[in-house]
Amino acid sequence: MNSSKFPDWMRSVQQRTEVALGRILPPSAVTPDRLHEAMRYATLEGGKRVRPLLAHAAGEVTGARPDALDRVACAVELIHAYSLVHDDMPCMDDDSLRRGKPTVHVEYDESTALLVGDALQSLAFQQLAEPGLLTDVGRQIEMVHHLAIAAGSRGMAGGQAIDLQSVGQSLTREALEVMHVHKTGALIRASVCLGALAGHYCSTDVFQRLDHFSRRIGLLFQVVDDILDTESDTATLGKTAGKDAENNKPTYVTVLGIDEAKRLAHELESEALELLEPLDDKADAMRDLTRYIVHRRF
Ligand code: GRG
Repeated sequence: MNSSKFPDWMRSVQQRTEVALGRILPPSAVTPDRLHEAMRYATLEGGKRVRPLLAHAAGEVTGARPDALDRVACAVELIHAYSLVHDDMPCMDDDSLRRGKPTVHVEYDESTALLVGDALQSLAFQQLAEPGLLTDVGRQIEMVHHLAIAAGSRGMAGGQAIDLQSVGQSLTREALEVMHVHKTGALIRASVCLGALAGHYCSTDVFQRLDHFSRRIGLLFQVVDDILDTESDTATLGKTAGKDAENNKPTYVTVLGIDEAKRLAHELESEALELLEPLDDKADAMRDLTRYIVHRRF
């Protein structure tokens, strides 16, 4: 892909993801209407859709059908939306702003927020279990297996547990990496791997290369997130800036300092792009997406 086409590609994936999510989420008018309305509030019209973008970019490398990628994109975005709703609750980060609007427990109430997260997670797995998603049913089960591990105690939920235990502690760089590999990295990794697995041309070599790439990009995403949290403001981010520092949580900026965090981001970007080098122009969207993840402003 010519780099000048990337903004159009990105907008098109974001738009088709929004349409697919709108179709998949139960209508607000259907009972239990308040829960369904809150699920839609938590998921629609917000966010950069980085995980759907990664799934589509990986699927382009392996020749996946766009409609299959829409399901995969919805599955990873629904897990992400659930994690944000629960993360914002008073028993976790206790935040009142997300994606530029009041968090779900503020707009609705705590029990609704808890149920929204639960229901979004189920809906995510329902997408991957959809009959006919792939002709290769074994491959489809493999995708469910990947997402289950990424979302569970050995992945995102486990990372969140480590995060909660780390409040007020001074972590080493290695310990910080372990936390983020689980908390943020596991779902980003799954987004790439699931997108890749959806395609016919997913050889072991290509899969391993994309998997390796996804681990670099997961860390990169987090390092950039920590830099933005320090250098940007609440209005631009659409979430409370400086929240981690306020909560006395270790970040790449507090552990390494801002200059070293930026150097690390640059190094991870180069490593990620290097891993894509042997792939042909079908990986151009992934290359541009990598650059977008580093240079984004929110
Ligand atoms: C509650 C089980 C459970 C897990 C929560 C991912 C997570 C674990 C919490 C999110 C907290 C957080 C701010 C993490 C930093 C990185 C991150 C995931 C940022 C939010 O993701 P973006 O920037 O958000 O992709 P948008 O809104 O663009 O989708």
